[in-house]
Amino acid sequence: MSNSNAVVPNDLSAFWMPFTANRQFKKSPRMFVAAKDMHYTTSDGRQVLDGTAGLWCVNAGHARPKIVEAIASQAAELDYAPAFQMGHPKAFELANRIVDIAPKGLDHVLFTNSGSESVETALKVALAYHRVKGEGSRTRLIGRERAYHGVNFGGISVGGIVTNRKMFGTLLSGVDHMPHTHNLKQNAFSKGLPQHGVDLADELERIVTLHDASTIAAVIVEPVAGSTGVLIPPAGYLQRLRDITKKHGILLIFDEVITGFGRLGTPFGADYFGVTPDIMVTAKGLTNGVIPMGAVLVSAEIHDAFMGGPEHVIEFFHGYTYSGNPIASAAGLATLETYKDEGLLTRGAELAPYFEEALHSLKGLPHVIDIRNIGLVGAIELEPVAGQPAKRAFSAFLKAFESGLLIRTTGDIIALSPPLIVEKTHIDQIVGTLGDILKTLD
Ligand code: PXG
Ligand code: PLP
Repeated sequence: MSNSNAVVPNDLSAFWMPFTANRQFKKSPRMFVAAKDMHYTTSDGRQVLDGTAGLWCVNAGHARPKIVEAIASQAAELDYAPAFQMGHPKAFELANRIVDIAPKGLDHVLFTNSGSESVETALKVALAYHRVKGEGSRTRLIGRERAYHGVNFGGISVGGIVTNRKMFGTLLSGVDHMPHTHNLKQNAFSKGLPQHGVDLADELERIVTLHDASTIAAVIVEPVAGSTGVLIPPAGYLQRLRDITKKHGILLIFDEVITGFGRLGTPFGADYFGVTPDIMVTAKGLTNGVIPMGAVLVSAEIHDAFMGGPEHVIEFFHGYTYSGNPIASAAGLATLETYKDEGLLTRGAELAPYFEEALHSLKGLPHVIDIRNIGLVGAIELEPVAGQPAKRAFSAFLKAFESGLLIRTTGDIIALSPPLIVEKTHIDQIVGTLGDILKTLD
């Protein structure tokens, strides 16, 4: 019998959950039924402090009034408009508001419905750009080990996570990878940017020498790799990638799905590092995680290169049924207003020193082999249980949930990325709870 109003669903079997240990979950489900500001409510009525902004997306906190209202009234006013060959005002308005806050030089926006789609869109723009410029031999894409660029074929091809790649055949051809920058030996317990490893950017020169620049379309990196455990770039590294790509006519793509919209204490990671890419990939925080939407920003040079040819002909054969969807656009506009009203795109910078000190106070607790932080992102890396990788951190995740705190774990790394409305008392609670848990882990 269907029972759609039940707090707990009557049957968990039909939904094959994403990136979840399904059998473990369904034996002992963890359900959220409501959320407000910094807290979730569980199906058994407990409050859980959101230490992760959902999945790194609820940057303004939950159920924010402007966003709720915008979605409701947009649904009543104009629910859907065809995305191809038709328009509606809010998509244009949102594109303008995004360009207003974006790093200078990124002037045009393509809309998508997720980070994964934004990545595919960016890679396709890069390939097509070289082709319309008469450099069609530039077809290679360069990613990085331990990169996460979503789950679609382009993204897993340039991505660097073996479990996300190995089951899925040969992926895209013509892809190469730079090494990741994580180096516990030299950089453990760094506060902010690690000091060692800028030279790893020179691996790009080696790859260019191997393939020749005339075959390479683009390099894609996360300014800070989020998903694989908060891997913070060594000081100077991203600038060096920028210099090398520029020198060789290779496009630089920043995947800012996590670092975008205030996470590092600046509007975008590009602002934090003072490095502007040619293409910027965003999603998540664009709509505060409330409605699926992503945006890909490109330079005028890239956009304008497509604008030759007869005017009645489609310039770029790409797009989604829901590109710039009215309700998502309304949610995006209300989200950007909320960020502006409350100064959230830079609030992380004020809180980062407190967050840093609090996190690093956990140094010395059992199993802790690294603590790292940047803006309002932090990670605690644990020594794995011998022969059972990820077990120790997952057990910390379960204990934290029981203790009223949502954290995120990847491998044996605990990642923290609270909503940007977080207060010092919440940071104290996060670190206090984690400290208690770390003392009790096997
Ligand atoms: N690029 C980056 C850098 C991401 O972090 C994506 C692309 C894909 O976005 P979508 O919207 O298609 O999921 C992401 C997403 C985690 C975690 O906790 C990270 C992501 C998603 C879910 C969980 O590590 N990143
Ligand atoms: N598959 C089929 C059969 C379709 O008709 C479409 C879109 O029209 C798609 C996939 C792509 O869907 P979307 O535009 O939502 O990405």
